[in-house]
Amino acid sequence: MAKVAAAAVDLGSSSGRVVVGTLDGESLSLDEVHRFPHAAHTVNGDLVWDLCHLEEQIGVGITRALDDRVVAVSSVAVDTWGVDYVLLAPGGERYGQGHAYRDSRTGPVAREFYSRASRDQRWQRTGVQPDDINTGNQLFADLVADPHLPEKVERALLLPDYFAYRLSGEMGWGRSVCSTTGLCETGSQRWSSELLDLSGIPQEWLGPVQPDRKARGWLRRGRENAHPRSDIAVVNAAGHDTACAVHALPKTGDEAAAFISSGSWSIVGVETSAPVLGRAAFDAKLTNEARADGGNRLIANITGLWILQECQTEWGQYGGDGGIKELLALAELSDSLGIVLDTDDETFKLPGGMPAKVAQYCLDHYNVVPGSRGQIVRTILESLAVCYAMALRKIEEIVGRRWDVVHLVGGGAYNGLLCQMTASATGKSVIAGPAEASAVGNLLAQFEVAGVITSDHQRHDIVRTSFSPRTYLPGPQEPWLAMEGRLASYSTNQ
Ligand code: LFR
Repeated sequence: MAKVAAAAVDLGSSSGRVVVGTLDGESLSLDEVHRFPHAAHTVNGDLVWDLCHLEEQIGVGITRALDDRVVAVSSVAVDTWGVDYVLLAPGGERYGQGHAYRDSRTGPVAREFYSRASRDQRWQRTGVQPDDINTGNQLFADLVADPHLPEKVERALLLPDYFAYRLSGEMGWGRSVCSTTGLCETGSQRWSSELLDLSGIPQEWLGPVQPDRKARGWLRRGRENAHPRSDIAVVNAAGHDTACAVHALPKTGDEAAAFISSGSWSIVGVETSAPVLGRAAFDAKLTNEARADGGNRLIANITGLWILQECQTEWGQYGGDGGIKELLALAELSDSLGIVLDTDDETFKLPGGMPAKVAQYCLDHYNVVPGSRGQIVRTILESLAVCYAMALRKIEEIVGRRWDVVHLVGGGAYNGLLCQMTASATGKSVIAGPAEASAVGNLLAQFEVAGVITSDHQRHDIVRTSFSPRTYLPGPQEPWLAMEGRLASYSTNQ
């Protein structure tokens, strides 16, 4: 087969990358042509993304991706984190800033939001776990802050669709990212007009939900004709990074897989053919999101390596080494405190002062304080592994099936210590990798749109051949069950 190439723009909440993937039929090779840091920052009290910076960096990356390559890139697709969006004024220009989901404006209006339609009702209509960060909550807060917004805004585009629009001039609403909004009917084929009306969100802001893995338009050449070609497709691979990551599992068969997409967030879940609704899933704080291949993911959304990343930032700023390799080596040498942070505790959600927050949590809950950075890192990783195990067990109970193997993809796959801890805590073999799963899934979906990959098997084979995932076998589970017990007994005593 002739080689083909595509470019993935993959934006995470602390860094973005543009990766060219070249496929020779059996194997996919990656060339990261651009990587850049970015962060939400505060402007006039609002936590916002720097959309101009992001667009500029995407532009730099795409220009590099198109530069004189042996195999020319024939398409581009963007994936980002979920739930965030950009408002557009009539004429298609951006209106206002793009708020970041950790902005605190949704909390104070939550009571009113849920008085329009209760949490229960929203869950039943959408299959999405109600949460302050959801798009619905955010749009509602925008409308409370400015009731005249409908006169000034014509459209709302989810973030990946916004960037695709800026690249191609075509607006669209891709299914996987729409499924994170809390505003689609279960299965995310269409918006819930009932919930939009009840929440006072103008229906006209949102166009029809479109299936993923579809072409959107053509890459515009830019004002200064930044690149010479007019035949590069802009594709909606799957706009949501987690959908892309799960599209890149190195599966060995058709069986539904269990997975952990481990990055700033940890998304722990299983593939299901349809949304899993019902009280048990709601009470377990699970949610349903759309897969790139049209199926469903039943997941728990757990605060993930964000806690560690925040510690790294703090240590980097205040002298000392925030480097992950050194920290992991220190963690490995440290003794376990045998305690578990509830990584979903409110205290860990907002940025800043994370090492002190961890220490305070340990003191308040277990009357101990980690004695060193290594011990803080060890405690965070052990806590993540325990939270993964508990989430998976809950999900298994609800779907009535057990898995012996769990795939761990995303940045966490580089973290051997976390992978080994996860294997022991879950009692399952962990197949780790690919670490760049979102970019890989994005590229694979583009090759499916191009008709070069024609089956799920072929896709899975390509991932296995190209990234040689590593297997971690479980060690003794008892210490992990004891840690779980300690967390559970703390929670029930509250
Ligand atoms: C991961 C992710 C999660 C989503 C969170 C916030 O990057 O997309 O799936 O819940 O970010 O959008």
